[in-house]
Order: sequence, then structure tokens, then C-alpha cells
Amino acid sequence: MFTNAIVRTPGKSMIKGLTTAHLGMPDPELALLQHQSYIKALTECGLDVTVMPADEDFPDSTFVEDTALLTPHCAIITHPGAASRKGETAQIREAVSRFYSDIEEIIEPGTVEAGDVLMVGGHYYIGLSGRTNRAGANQLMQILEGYGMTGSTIELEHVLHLKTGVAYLEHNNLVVCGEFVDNPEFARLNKIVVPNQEAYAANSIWVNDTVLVPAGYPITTRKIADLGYAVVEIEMTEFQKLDGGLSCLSLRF
Ligand code: CIR
Repeated sequence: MFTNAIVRTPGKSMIKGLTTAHLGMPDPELALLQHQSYIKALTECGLDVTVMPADEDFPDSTFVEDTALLTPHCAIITHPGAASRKGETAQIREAVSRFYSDIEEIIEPGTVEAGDVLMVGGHYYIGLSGRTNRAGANQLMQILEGYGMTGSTIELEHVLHLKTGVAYLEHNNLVVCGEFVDNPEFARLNKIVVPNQEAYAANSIWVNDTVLVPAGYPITTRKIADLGYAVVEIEMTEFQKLDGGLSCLSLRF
């Protein structure tokens, strides 16, 4: 069960955020409303949500997930692979230090963005992507092992982050799409396959047996609901324009 979340308000500078999507410019005011609904949903799932103020110097800083990995045993501050995002971690460390005494860190030449890290119990799958490199993954695995956890790597082919295409819903259930559907690493898990036209919905999040899904993906929403989860749909259009999904918007622990 999670008891806490950390989120960061999107700033007006989000219009300068990194993106590969061709969905147009995000509307910061609408993004703010969508962010408030997201916070409300986390709160209704029983989480105490710490809301960090917007930081206009970092257009992608609302995507806090990438800046830290919060495990039951320690916090690990990452070293983002995107140059414009490296400076986001200083304030995250400050926020995280209110909850954790054991704080580790990924350092050069390693890069890790925690959107590439999928927790399945005490095991962490680490995507090797354009943002997370082998040196970073090796550092991360070593840190995890030091605290009695384990890690392994998965090569990414097309997507930005590992969790762009997979989501673990606990109870052995994995939402999976595209390049990950037949990945042998996930063979032992029960797969909920997301059709390609709903690929964005592969980034859903489990929060204490409720699953938050992006609004507008009826096939995936039905498949998840059929497994017995309470499902809450969240409007995410403005974050999708920056390649961001539901997991990216919070650190849950
Ligand atoms: C970026 O490209 O870094 C942001 N525009 C989106 C980050 C999405 N984060 C995530 O998937 N964990």
C-alpha cells in the first residue's frame, strides 16, 4: 500500500517541454486543471499528497517520476539523461529528505530516469533507453542489491521510457503494449494486452487497488475493470502532448 505521493505543479514554461508527440502545444491552464483532478484522485485513494510549487526554469519538472526512485528501503535520486532535466533533482532531493533518511544517488557517467524503472515486488526492471544508460542501470542495480532488492535490464526499441509501455497493477497483473507484449522477461506475469490504438493507456497506475487510467481508452479501461479493480479515468490530454503519462506525474510510496 502507498501512503504518500509527491507531485509538482506544471508551470507556464511547460509549453517548452520536450516532446516527440505531434499533438500541438499544451495549454498550461487546462494542464493545471487536469493536474488538480489527478491530485484529487490520489487523495481519494488514501494518499497524503505533497504538492511542490511549479519551477518555471524546468519545463518538464511536473514529470517528477523521472527524478527519483522511492523504494520501501531507500530513496534513489536519479541523474536524468535529458540535459534540460538534470537540474530538476536538487529540489526533489529536498522534498524526499522529509520522508527518507537513506538517500542514494546516480552519478555521471550514469544516467537514469525512473520512468524507465518498473517495480514488481522487490524486483526492479530497468529500461535501457535514450535516457537511461548501461552505467546508470548498473549503479542502480548495485544500490538496490545493497538494500536486499534486485534489478535487471530490458532494452527498449521504440518508446521513450519502459513505463510508457508497461504498468504493474500488483496481483501478478501487467498491463503491456507494443514492443513489450512478447518480452520473455514478463512471461510469468498475467498480461493485459493494450491494443496499439490505445497505446497511451498502457501508462496506467495502481494506487491501493484503484487503477487510474487516462480518459478515452475504453478497451483498456474495460479490461482492467473486468479484473476487479476500481477504475478512475483522468483527463491527460495536455500532458500527453509532452509524452507524459499518469505515472510520470507523481512519486508514490
Ligand atoms: C520528457 O521528455 O522528459 C518529458 N516531456 C516527458 C517525461 C515523461 N515521463 C515519463 O514517462 N516517466
